[in-house]
Amino acid sequence: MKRYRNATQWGVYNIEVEDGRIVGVSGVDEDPEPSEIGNVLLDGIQHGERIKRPSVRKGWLEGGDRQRCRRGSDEFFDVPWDEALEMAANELRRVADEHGNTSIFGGSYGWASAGRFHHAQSQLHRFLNLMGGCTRAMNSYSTAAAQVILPHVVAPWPQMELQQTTLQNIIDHTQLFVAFGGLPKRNAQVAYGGVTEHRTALDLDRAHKAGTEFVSISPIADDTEASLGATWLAPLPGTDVALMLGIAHVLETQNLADTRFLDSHCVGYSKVKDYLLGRSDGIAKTPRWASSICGLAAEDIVALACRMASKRTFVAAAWSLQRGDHGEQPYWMLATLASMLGQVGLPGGGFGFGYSAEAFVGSEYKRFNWATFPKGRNPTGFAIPVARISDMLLHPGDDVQYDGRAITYPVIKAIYWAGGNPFHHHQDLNRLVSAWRKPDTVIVNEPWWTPIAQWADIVFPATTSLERNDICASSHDPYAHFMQQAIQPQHEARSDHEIFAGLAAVLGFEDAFTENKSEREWIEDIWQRSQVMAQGQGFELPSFEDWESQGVYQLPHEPRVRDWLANFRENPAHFPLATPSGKLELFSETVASFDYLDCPGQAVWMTPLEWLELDRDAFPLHLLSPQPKNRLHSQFDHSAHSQASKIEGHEVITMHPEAAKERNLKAGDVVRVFNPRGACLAGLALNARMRRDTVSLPTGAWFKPCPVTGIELNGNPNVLTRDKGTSHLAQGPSAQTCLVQVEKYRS
Ligand SMILES: Nc1nc2c(c(=O)[nH]1)N[C@H]1C(S)=C(S)[C@@H](COP(=O)(O)OP(=O)(O)OC[C@H]3O[C@@H](n4cnc5c(=O)[nH]c(N)nc54)[C@H](O)[C@@H]3O)O[C@H]1N2
Ligand SMILES: Nc1nc2c(c(=O)[nH]1)N[C@H]1C(S)=C(S)[C@@H](COP(=O)(O)OP(=O)(O)OC[C@H]3O[C@@H](n4cnc5c(=O)[nH]c(N)nc54)[C@H](O)[C@@H]3O)O[C@H]1N2
Ligand SMILES: [Mo]
Repeated sequence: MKRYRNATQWGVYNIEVEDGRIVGVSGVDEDPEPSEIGNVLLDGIQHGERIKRPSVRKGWLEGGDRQRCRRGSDEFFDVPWDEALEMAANELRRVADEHGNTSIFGGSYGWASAGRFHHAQSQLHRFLNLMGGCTRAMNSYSTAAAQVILPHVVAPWPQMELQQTTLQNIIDHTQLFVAFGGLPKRNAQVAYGGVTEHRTALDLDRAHKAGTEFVSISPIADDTEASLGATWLAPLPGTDVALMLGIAHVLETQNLADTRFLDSHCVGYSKVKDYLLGRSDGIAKTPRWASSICGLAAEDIVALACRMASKRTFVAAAWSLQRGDHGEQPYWMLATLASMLGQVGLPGGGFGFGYSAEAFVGSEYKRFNWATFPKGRNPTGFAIPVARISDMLLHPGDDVQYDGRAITYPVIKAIYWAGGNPFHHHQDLNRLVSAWRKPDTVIVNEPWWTPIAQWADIVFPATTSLERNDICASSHDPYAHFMQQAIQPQHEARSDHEIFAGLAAVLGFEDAFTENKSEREWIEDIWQRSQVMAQGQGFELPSFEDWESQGVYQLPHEPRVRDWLANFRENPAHFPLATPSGKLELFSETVASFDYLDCPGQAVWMTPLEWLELDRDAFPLHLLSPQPKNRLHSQFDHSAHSQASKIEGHEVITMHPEAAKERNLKAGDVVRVFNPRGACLAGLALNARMRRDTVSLPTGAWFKPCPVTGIELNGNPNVLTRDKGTSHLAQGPSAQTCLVQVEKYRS
C-alpha cells in the first residue's frame, strides 16, 4: 500500500492506494477537525459515472438546427481523441471567424477542484485568450450583490473578505455576536482553493467559552451549533432589512446611536434618519412596523437593540442574505446599523460577512498571494454579470443594467464549460433548458457524466486531482501542499491542460499555450515566481525540491492583530476608505445617480418580488436552498457518502412537524415540491426548530428531469427558484426568494 498527500476544496488528505485503487482516505495531522466530505473520494473517483472516452452527441453530428432541442436527452458516440479534438477546435474556429470571439461564451463559472496549475477555468481562459478571447462572466454566485454594493459603501470585496475582523479578535473582545443567517458549521468545511486547518467551529467555541454571547437570526435554529448557546430569533426569510431598520429606529429614538461616529466617519446619516423616522416616505420604521414584516415580536426587537447598544457588539451576515431579491440591501443596512452602534474599528466591534460561510473567513493568518498559472488577457474584454446567463442566451441584443452602465447581450453561438455546473448553480433550470438549446455547440470537459456533461455536444473526459500533480496554495491558507498524483488517469481521461494543448495544436498555437513546459515544469514555474514574491515580502520559500520532498510548507506565523478598520477609526483623514468620500457611505451619491428604483441611494426595505405576505394562498412555504452538508455543491453526488443521506435516492427537504401534519405528511415520505416554474421530488425530514412557513432543500442533487412528466426526480431546488437579478445594480442571483407548495407524491 502507498500513501499520497493530495488536496481538495474541503481539506488535505492522505490517500491510500493499493494495486492502483483508492482504499483509504484520512485527514492530515495539521488538520484539527478534518471534514467527513473526504469520504466521497473513497468510491467517487473510481466510479461507474466516469466518462471513459471523448463523446459526441448524435444530433450534433447529424447537424441542422432542429436537433438542438435534443440537447440534454440525446445519445452520445465515443470518438477517438484526435477526431474529437479536431471537431471541437474547428467548430470554435468557425464560430470565431463567422461571428466574432464574443459569440463564444467561456464564462465557465464554477468551483472545479483545488490545485493552482490544473485549475480548469484558468486553463480554459488561457486557451480562449490565445485564440482571440470570448465573452466572460463577472462576479460569483456566492457574493455577487456584495461584490457590487460594498465598494460603494465601505471597501472592495477582496479587502472585505480577507482583511475583516478575525475570529481571534472576536474571542478576545466581543461581548455580543449577532449573526444574521446564523453560523452554519457545515459550510465552514470548505474553502475555495483549499483549506488545511478546520478551525472556524473550534474558534467559535472558544469565543463562547471566553464569554461571547451569540444571537442567531435565522429561520432555522440549526444554522448555529447548539453548543454556542445562542439566542434564536427566526424572522421570515428575506426580511432582515426590515428587522435591522426596526433595531435602527430604536437606536435613533432612544438616543443610543453614536452620533459622533456617524458625523466623523460616515456620510448620509441625515438621510437614513429621515427614512427611519418616516420623514421621507411617511412610514416610521418602528419595531412594530418591523414586526409586521419579519414576524418577530416588537418587544424582542427593542430588547435586541438595547442589548446591542449596551455591549461590545459584532454584527455579521451570512452570504445567503444577499442571494435574494434586493440582496444589496441587507449588506448596506448591516453596515448602516454597525455605524449607528459606533463600534466599527474597535477591538471586537463592528461588522463583517460570511463567518462560517467558508473555512478561511475570519482566520488571522498572513495573506500571501501565490503566483498563478498565467491566463493572459481576454482580448474582447467583454463580460456579463455571472447570473444573467439565461437572459443572455434568450435575449441577444437586449441591454442589461449593471452598476451604472448598460451591457448589451451578444449572440452566443458556442459555449465552452470546464469546472462548473450551471445545471447545479443556476436558477429556474427549466428556463435554462430553453436558453441552453439556443447556441450551435456546447463543449464541456468533465470527469463524470454530470448534468453539464449530459447537456453538452462534445464531451472531453477530464482527470480528477488525484490523477495529476499540482500545487495547492491559496491566499487565505497558511500552507502550500504538493498535491501528489495518487492513481493513473482513469480510462482515457486527460487533464484540462492536455485537452487545451490538444485543441491549441489543431489551431496552430500549441507552443504559445504550453510554452513547451511539462506539468512538473509548470508547477516549478509557479513555485519560483512565488519565491520572488515572498522575497519581496521579506521571507524565503524553500527550494522547489525541498518543498516537493517535504510535501508541505507553512508560512511564517504573523497573525493580524489590529482590526482592519482600526486605522480608519483612529484617523479617517489619514486612512480613508476606498469609497468616493473616504468614509462609510450610508447614503451614496454614486448609487443614487444611477436612478435605479430597486437600489436607491441608501439602504431601504423593499417588498421582494415573491414573498409570503403576497402569495401565501397558493404557495404558502418559503423555500431556502442552502449548501449541502455532505458534499460540495453537486460534486460527488454519485458517491456513497452523499447518497447515504438521501431518502429513496432523493435529496432531503426539511419541514416543521406542524406544517407536515397539515399536509398529512410524515418523515421519510417522498414529496413533490412545486411552484409555477417547476417541480421536484424530495424525501421528507421534520425539524421542530424552524419556522412553520419555511422549508429547506439543500442544493446539489444532479438535475434529472423525467422525460415524460418533466418533474425533476433527484431533488434539485433550482427547478423551483426564480431567475431574477438582485437589482439593476448587481444583477446577482436571488435563489433564496422563492415560494413553493409541498404535497405527498403519488406516482
Ligand atoms: N438554489 C441555489 N442555487 C445555488 C446556490 C444556493 O445557495 N441556492 N449557491 C450558489 C453558489 S454560492 C455557488 S458557488 C454555485 C456552485 O456551483 P458550481 O461551482 O458550478 O458547482 P459544482 O458542483 O462545484 O461544479 C463544479 C463542476 O466541476 C467539475 N470538476 C471538478 N474538478 C474538475 C476538473 O479538474 N476539471 C474539470 N473539467 N471539471 C471539474 C465537477 O465534476 C462539477 O461538475 O451554486 C450556486 N447555486
Ligand atoms: N458543506 C458545504 N459547505 C459549503 C458549500 C457546500 O457546497 N457544501 N458551498 C460553499 C459556498 S460556494 C458558499 S458561497 C458558502 C455559502 O455560505 P452561505 O451563503 O452563508 O450559506 P447558505 O447555506 O446558503 O445559507 C446559510 C443559512 O442562511 C439562512 N438564511 C437563508 N436565507 C435567509 C434570510 O433571508 N435571512 C436569514 N436571517 N437567514 C437566511 C439559511 O437558513 C441557511 O442555512 O458555503 C460554502 N460552504
Ligand atoms: Mo458559492
